[in-house]
Amino acid sequence: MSTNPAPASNPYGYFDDANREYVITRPDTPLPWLNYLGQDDFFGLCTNTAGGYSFWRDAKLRRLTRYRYNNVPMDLGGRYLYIRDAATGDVWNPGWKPMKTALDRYECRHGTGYTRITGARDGIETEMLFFVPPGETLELWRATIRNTGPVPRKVQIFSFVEFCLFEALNDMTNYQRTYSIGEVEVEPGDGAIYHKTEYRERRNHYALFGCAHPINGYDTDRDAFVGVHNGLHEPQAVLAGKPRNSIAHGWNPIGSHFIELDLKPGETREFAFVLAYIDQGPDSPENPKFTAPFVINKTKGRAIMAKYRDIAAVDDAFARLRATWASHLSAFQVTDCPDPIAARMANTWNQYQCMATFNLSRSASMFETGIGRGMGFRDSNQDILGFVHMLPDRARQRILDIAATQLSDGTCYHQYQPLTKKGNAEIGGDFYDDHLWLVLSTCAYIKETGDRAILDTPVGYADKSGSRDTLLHHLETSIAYTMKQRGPHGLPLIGHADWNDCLNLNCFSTEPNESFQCAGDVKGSIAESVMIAGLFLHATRELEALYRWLQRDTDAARIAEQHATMLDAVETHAWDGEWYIRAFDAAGKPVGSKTCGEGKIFIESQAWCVLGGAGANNGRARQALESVHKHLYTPDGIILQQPAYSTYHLNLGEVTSYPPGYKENAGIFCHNNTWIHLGWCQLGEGDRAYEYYLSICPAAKEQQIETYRCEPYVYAQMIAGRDAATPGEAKNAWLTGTAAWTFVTVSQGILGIQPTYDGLRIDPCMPKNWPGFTVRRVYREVEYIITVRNPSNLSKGVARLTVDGREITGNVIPAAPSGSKIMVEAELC
Ligand code: BGC
Ligand code: IFM
Repeated sequence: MSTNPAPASNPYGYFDDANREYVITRPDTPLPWLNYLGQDDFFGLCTNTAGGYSFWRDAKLRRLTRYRYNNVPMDLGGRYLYIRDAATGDVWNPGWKPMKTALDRYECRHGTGYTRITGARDGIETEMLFFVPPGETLELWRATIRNTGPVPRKVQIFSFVEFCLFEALNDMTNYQRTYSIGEVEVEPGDGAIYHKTEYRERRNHYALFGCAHPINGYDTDRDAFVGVHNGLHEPQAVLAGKPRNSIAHGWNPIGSHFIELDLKPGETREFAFVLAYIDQGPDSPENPKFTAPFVINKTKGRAIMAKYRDIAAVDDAFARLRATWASHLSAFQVTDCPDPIAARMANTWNQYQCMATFNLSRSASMFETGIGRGMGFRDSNQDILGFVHMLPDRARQRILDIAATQLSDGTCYHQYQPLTKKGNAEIGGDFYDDHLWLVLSTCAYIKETGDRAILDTPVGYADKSGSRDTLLHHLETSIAYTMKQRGPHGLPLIGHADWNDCLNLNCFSTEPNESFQCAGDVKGSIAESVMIAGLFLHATRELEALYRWLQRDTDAARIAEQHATMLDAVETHAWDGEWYIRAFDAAGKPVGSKTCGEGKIFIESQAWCVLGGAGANNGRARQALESVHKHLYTPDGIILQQPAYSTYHLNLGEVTSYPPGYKENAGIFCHNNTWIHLGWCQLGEGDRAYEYYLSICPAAKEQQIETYRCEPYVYAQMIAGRDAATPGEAKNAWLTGTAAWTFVTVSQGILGIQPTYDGLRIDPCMPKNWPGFTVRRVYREVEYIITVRNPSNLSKGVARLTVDGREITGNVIPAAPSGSKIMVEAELC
């Protein structure tokens, strides 16, 4: 079954590259290792022991199943089957949890949009395949139960989910209400359990947990099934081998089916469970349905049950999922890549993670509760950079949605709810970098698609209903906002924070409150950010190039002038001698300067000044990156700043609240590492770019997995830095801007396949000892097969480019008719 057996150094699993799966071979991983189900509207978190929960569109407002936070063990509650041997009373779970009965065999395969968990004990093998069919608002659990032994067996199966009463924060906190509102309906003949809490007043949605196999009983009341004083590892109905056929009235509704199987030696049964969300569309008190009896309309639920009673329909849905992912990933595939680690990340896992960050921003993971953040303005704009090549149409819609949360003065809501698409007023918009990321995502989208019409698309401002402004107007508003909000050095004001949420330079006037929202008055403060200055330099270069492409030279020149003004401020005030200063605090004192006691040098200002074109002609760019190498680089990645802050400083804010070595206080923040990688690419240093790339690459951490602990197949936000008590330990896996930016680094920087307004540019920056590689890239509906050769052991510099055998001048491949296939050969020499 497997292609790459587990290296002895990683006792927990291995990559199966041919199947695009990560195979986990024992359940007690150093942390729960997560996968996501779903790609459009319905999502599930699924750990390697079948833990997690499901929701439709919004992890906070439309939560289907419950998950308890800060639980012990941390991963408890999920998609459970209990298997009971009727003869002996032996009970176990194929995913090991929650009973943790020893298994004779366990395997979890996390794949693209699905997880397959197989557990066997005493001659009974159970396989559970969890996935969400493309375009459907439901998840399927395909169950296979086998008697692998020599004698007939009577096996009892209990399924289990615990329903969440839809609004997850309310569900977790408002028991005085929620313990009285839960309602269900059961259709035993159909194997269907309907969860209809809130239907009374809404009449428009419900959840369904169904079993396609005939059932011999059920439970919907948690106390009846589990027992008031029992845990999920000892549900009393299961231990007794007897369902209670309970109907929940308030308290805690669950869904559990009971199935009895007589299995002959060698016999296999296959059937599915389905967990669906049924939305019947908008409703209102005027709607006549409110006068109808309080029984849900099961038409859609029954149709789902009828469809998936046929196991062939389940298999067909899974085949569609596989084909969908093969198609998504086929837009970028590298072959003959000299390093299999880069290939497996670039071809599968990095792109796959980009889908998760695109869909979920920073909302729901093992480290994000789903009841906190929604979609982040800066995060979602950056997520588009690694996703746009896969599904440009979805990226387009996302850009328009994000832009619509901007206010007409340029302010952006820092976060918005995915369900309502409305900005979160509690968090507000004092992050003075947010608006600039919209320029980057829009330009990336246009470079990918050539779709200039998006710029003229009407997008209102959140404070001006019915406005006729355009997306281009938003980009101009964003640039003007930064130009308007500058401090004494002519550098952009920082507001509450810039990309570094924890650099709060306006906390000088009062004590910080407990959540570190800005305590000082942002308005009127003079704290400035060199990182935003660098980002502005980059954004204006992008916009200028866009205007040139649109042949709007006057606008291009106007933007170029603003770029020059900011560049001048940066070079005049932000150079510290060997690197760029990070910021100026509210008293006008430098942060991230050799004059500081701690926090002398930061990553972000080096990265963005270099990427924005500062230091290009005076040697500062190279020197800034050499300083990063000297002071911040470690084999586990680049540390955010050094020396770590050892004490709390009110004038610096949350960054100094973390113990040294963690998070923004001298942790290795993988996200901002990637900008330095791109900086080295810009300077043509392929060996360095690649060494740095590997330093944070999860697939390269298998050899030190006991220290690293997080999933080796997806990036983590943070690796503890050398000042930490646990250096090398990763945290906050999955939802991080590292995914998108690393894909940009590897695809556009190292492998050098760069979308431009005029076509694909080929400009790799790779390790000198790489002989070359081939990339298949689908771009503007044309398939390119690009072979790069490096006979002279160089890092950069395409000297010869042939397109379908004809040599061309320059390194941008001219446009080709959609549907064509183009062979490209590039040689570095
Ligand atoms: C956290 C930071 C984190 C940031 C993300 C803050 O509340 O404390 O560590 O990076 O949010 O937005
Ligand atoms: O830039 C932020 C991001 O928006 C959320 N995670 C942490 C980053 C750095 O503070």
